[in-house]
Amino acid sequence: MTSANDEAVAPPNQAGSQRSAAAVATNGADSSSQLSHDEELQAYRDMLLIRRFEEKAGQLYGMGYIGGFCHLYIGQEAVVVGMQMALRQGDQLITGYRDHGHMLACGMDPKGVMAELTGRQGGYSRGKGGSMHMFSVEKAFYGGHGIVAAQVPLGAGLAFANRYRKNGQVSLTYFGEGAANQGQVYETFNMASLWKLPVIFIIENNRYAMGTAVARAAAKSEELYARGAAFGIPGEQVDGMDVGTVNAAGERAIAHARAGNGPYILEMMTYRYRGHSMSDPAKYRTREEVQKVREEQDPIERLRTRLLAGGTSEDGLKAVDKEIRAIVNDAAEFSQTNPEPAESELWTDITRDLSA
Ligand SMILES: Cc1ncc(C[n+]2csc(CCOP(=O)(O)OP(=O)(O)O)c2C)c(N)n1
Ligand SMILES: [Mg+2]
Repeated sequence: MTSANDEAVAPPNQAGSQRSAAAVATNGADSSSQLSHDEELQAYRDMLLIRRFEEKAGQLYGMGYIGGFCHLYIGQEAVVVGMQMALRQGDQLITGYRDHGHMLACGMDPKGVMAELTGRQGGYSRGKGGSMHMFSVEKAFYGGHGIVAAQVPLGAGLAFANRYRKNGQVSLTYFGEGAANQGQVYETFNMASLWKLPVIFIIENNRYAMGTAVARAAAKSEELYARGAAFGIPGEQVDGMDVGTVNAAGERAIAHARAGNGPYILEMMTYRYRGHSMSDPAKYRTREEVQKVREEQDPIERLRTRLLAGGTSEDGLKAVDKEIRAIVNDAAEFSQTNPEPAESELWTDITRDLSA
């Protein structure tokens, strides 16, 4: 392995956490967790739901129940859960194709998500969208996008509508560190800053874009959080494997945007344990590398240790485990028994009648 690769595969938190963009420094506020014990327990539950759901989706894929693309979120759970806990009702989310975690975090029904993966009538897109194309207006989840970075200008559009309507809401716009090299991201940064749009740009830096390590593809790859500096957008690098740290950074970024100060960038240092998608031979990294992050930085294990040290009992956590397994098993059962969509569904949800 070359030295460039060695640098690229440093465990997430070795890149340092909570650094501010030099040109537009933030206030350097305390980054430690502000979550109460109950909130930490909730975060544990929410992260575990995503983990178990994704493991089950991986199994169903292997059994042939799920076809097409499927990108699992295992390892990155602290990012969406920590951010979600900083949101208010009505704030919007938009992301790319690695999207099941975002859907579950914002409260979408695991049955509806799993049934969409298996292409069934009861899925969020009535079985016509699959893994990458699900939406929920009710939960303010705007997809689910297969084109790398396409969701970034759309997320700014959501923020534009919020500003126009003066509703005090913000949009969370998630994208990968690979997507951060896309041109439309910078056109969006320009307009979002110019118009002071209430949007939080969240770069989920899981260190790889398909098989390409970040240092091989990105200039100044160690500080993607500073990519908004030329536009006057503040940014921070955050330990994305710690749900409390994510939440504290999320609170700061959202307060900034909600107060009318414009966009904010959070670069979440995280890691995906599974391949890019289900068909990834994973030849670009070693098993040992993955194992090391799992052992030393796993977001669920870290919180579990903290909860136990804080007085939560093993039995209490086992009960959460059991509850989550039941939810995921129900979702899996539903996704296999629910019928496939009728042929007539081919003609629905194509256009929307706005005259009504
Ligand atoms: C415009 C465009 N180019 C290329 C692809 C193929 N592609 C799909 S995912 C991906 C890598 C993106 O990596 P990253 O943004 O880091 O997100 P991650 O998969 O790590 O979550 C690429 C190149 C695509 N879907 N869209
Ligand atoms: Mg990536």
